[in-house]
Amino acid sequence: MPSTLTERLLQALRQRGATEIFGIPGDFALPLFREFERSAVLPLYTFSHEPGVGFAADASARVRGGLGVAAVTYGAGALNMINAVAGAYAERVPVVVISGAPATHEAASGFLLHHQVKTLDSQWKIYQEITADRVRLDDPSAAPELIARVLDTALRASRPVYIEIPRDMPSRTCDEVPTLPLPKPDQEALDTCAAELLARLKDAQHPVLMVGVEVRRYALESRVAELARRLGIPVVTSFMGRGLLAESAADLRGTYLGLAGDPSITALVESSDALLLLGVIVSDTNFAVSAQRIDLRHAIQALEGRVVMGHHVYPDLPLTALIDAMLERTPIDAHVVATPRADTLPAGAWVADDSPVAPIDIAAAVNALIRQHGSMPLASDVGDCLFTAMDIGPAEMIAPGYYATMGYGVPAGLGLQAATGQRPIILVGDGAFQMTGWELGNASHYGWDPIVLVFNNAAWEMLHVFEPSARFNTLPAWDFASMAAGMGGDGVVVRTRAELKSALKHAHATRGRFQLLDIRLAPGVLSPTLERFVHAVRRLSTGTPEE
Ligand code: S1T
Ligand code: MG
Repeated sequence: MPSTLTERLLQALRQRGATEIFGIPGDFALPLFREFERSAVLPLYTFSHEPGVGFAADASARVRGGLGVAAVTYGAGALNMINAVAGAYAERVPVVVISGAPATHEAASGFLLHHQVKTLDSQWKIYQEITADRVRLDDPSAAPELIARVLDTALRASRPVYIEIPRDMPSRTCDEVPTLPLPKPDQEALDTCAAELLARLKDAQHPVLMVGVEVRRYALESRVAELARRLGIPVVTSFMGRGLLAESAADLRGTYLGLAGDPSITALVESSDALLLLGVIVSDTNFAVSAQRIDLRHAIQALEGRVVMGHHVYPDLPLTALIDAMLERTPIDAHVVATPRADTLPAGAWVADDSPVAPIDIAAAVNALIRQHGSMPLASDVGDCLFTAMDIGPAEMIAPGYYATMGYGVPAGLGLQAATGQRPIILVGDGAFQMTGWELGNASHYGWDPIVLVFNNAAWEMLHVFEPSARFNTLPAWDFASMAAGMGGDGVVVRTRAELKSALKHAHATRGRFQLLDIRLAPGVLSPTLERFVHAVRRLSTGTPEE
């Protein structure tokens, strides 16, 4: 039986590393979802609300360093997912958005169609702003080339792309999607750049390597770790790059957080005379609270296929090619013994007594669990849970550290477990849980069983710290523990350190149902990192001198 357009698309996605589809159908997407189910080329996981679909697809792409797939209906579905796709665009995540659409003859009917906004092209135009490429598959003979182009763009740019499929197309027969040749970088430019970069690092007194999101997006972690080991230079991650190289043999010192972080790491980075930024997004969340403004003109930046060194630029040099060229020029016999992570809490520094739980206790308890049972991947939402995560590790972590959208944590944790089979620990505030925590109701349907730590401080605390006199950041204390059973999981209220330790032990030992710890935090009790961050922002905004 000849293959359909949908089968060809799914085969091409699988060949390029996609492992599943997350989605919610609609009438403009029913033929598409029917083909998903009939062809069974990739597993289909349905969620309850399109933001969750987008966040889960984002998480799958991040954690595997490949394509994530989000399938939705036209209008109400696709437009409901805009925020998640915008976050993927901002954070360089290759999410493939597949949207159903009116059939060609319907579009020509002259009627206003249900789900239509302004014109039938409104959705296409809206997605233009948050994707690197877009195709409409309304001609099966042109579809193979278009599919190859748009998927290869997603991988090369590490950005979301948009595929619109009119509902009379999914089951049309279609030829195989070709494998297009990848553009090759200019070899002479690559050789010159690699040689100059290595010479700068060699001549420097205090070279430092900072790794950021592109190292993960292009699946370069092991190669970058090997390069760092051979070069024998200290490595830090950016805020967004937290979790990178966590298990490697590189000399990983921790995460650079400027004034909000470990002073020894801040000094190491800000005093470097050759700061190499590999795949680091130069954003306020990565650099705004620098103790002293890092003069990026003296840094070496490799980002978005360009290498900027001092006042000259090497264009069109993909990070993968640059890393390989540097490895070829760096002797294998250089050796560095990995030093233990200095920036996370020693498990022994924490006593599980009847004191009320503070965020730092959550970090200590998770560190103790990781040390006893081995590392577990973290999926974090935005809020103090993300700052607390800076004291957890070494552990792989996915979080929207720059775009900073709430609602990411729970669907991302589910997407991580769908994509890797690993059981995650999800860190989420009460405010963010109110947004997308309900996706946990889908966990039992697919056998996912995350451990969910809800930082329940009855507030939008991250905002409250900046507006302490305002009342609008205070929230009612929701009883999340009592809601878990209704969603197919187990919930428990945790108030003291001792309760936290025993609840975490029980949760870790219980498989097959998600485990929710509703951790009641006193309002205003912050993680040390958020404390320092707030203090730093206040100092920098008022210009007060360092104490
Ligand atoms: N809406 C969405 C979708 N994302 C956001 N980031 C915001 C609003 C703004 C915002 C924050 S942090 C925050 C909000 C509302 C409060 C988070 O509350 P909670 O999840 O309970 O965590 P915690 O109490 O630990 O702060 C960022 C700064 O813009
Ligand atoms: Mg809160």
